[in-house]
Amino acid sequence: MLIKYTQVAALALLASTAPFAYGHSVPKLIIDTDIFIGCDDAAALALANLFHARGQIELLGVMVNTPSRFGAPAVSAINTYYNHTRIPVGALKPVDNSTAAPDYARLLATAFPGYVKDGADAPDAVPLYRQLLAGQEDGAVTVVSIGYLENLSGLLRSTGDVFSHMGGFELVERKVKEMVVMGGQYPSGREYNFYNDNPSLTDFVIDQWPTPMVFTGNEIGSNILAGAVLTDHAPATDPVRAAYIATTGAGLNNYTWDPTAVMYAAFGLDDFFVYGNDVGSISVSSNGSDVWEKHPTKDQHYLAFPKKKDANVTVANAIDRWLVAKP
Ligand SMILES: *[C@@H]1O[C@H](CO)[C@@H](O)[C@H](O)[C@H]1NC(C)=O
Ligand SMILES: *[C@@H]1O[C@H](CO)[C@@H](O)[C@H](O)[C@H]1NC(C)=O
Ligand SMILES: *[C@@H]1O[C@H](CO)[C@@H](O)[C@H](O)[C@H]1NC(C)=O
Ligand SMILES: *[C@@H]1O[C@H](CO)[C@@H](O)[C@H](O)[C@H]1NC(C)=O
Ligand SMILES: *[C@@H]1O[C@H](CO)[C@@H](O)[C@H](O)[C@H]1NC(C)=O
Ligand SMILES: CC(=O)N[C@H]1CO[C@H](CO)[C@@H](O)[C@@H]1O
Repeated sequence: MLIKYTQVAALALLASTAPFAYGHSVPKLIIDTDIFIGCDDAAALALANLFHARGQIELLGVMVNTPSRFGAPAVSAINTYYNHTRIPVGALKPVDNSTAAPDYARLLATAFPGYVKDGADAPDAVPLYRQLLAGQEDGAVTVVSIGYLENLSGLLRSTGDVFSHMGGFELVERKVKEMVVMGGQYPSGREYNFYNDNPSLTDFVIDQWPTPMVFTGNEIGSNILAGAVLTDHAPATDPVRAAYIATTGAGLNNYTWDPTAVMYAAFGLDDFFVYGNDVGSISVSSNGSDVWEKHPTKDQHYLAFPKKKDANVTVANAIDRWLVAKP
């Protein structure tokens, strides 16, 4: 009896400290970010941390898909600002000193508190993906890709390990409900995340990914200007504010591609977006350009703005409210 009581007490304790009530399932996100050059990665992580604090999503982990040693510490600085110091951060290895101007990741890594000091100390992204996926129920996870597709390519090609006997494809097919991708341009075009790194990896991941995908293209974020509000309405201790000031300048808005992927992963279309297609699927060419083909039809969609006046302003205003909101 004593043992039983202890077990009940332990379960009760678990329940009371778990961020989400049992039975209420919220989207479980893993975000894969390049976190350099564009400050919208920082904004996307701010939104994810806010939604996590509010119990609207569970942020399982964040992966960095550039080799910069400052990437993982920059992510940890943003998580730390939101008091989420246990969210695991994975890194593409080996890390190096590469930077990109404007290098806000180095600023966040060196001038703000965080729990990862150097990307070299972070776990490798691919095994961390495998560990996080293996620990979840089937079909529970949403992957949010807001940068290069390096780690995701590594994940698909991975083989059985201590976390799961399944290979990468099977593990993804089992555990990942859908992938939301900031990348490409729709219905056709050529966008940075798809071409700048390694288009053949992009092509491989997008072509082979075994579960549904939703894309938010260049034309969405290029028409959403936000973030200026951080300068006057966020504290100096907010690393996302620092990222905006360092890249865009104080009191100025910038393009908002990546936060739209987090919004969709958390809330679906909501009143913010519609699907731009009924049928078809994406095709990525070897130079990283993409085109939406009528055939074959797969479970794939790209986002568009609803056909009403100022649809982009509505999204920009929501993002600005979230960027300066208290959990
Ligand atoms: C983090 O925790 C501190 C101390 O409890 C609190 O003052 C602060 O508002 C929290 N920050 C956020 C972004 O929730
Ligand atoms: C990277 O920078 C550190 C100092 O920040 C230096 O000690 C190290 O030698 C550099 N590594 C390379 C490969 O340049
Ligand atoms: C909305 O889109 C229009 C037309 O592209 C643009 O001029 C305007 O700056 C955008 N507004 C916001 C808040 O993003
Ligand atoms: C956004 O920031 C980049 C630097 O990251 C800058 O080159 C660009 O001009 C900015 N765009 C706007 C609309 O301010
Ligand atoms: C990329 O490849 C596509 C399809 O092969 C082609 O139509 C397009 O012109 C190419 N774009 C560039 C910039 O090379
Ligand atoms: C640990 C691991 O497998 N990392 C991989 C991440 O993905 C890139 C691109 O596929 C690989 O080069 C890395 O080995």
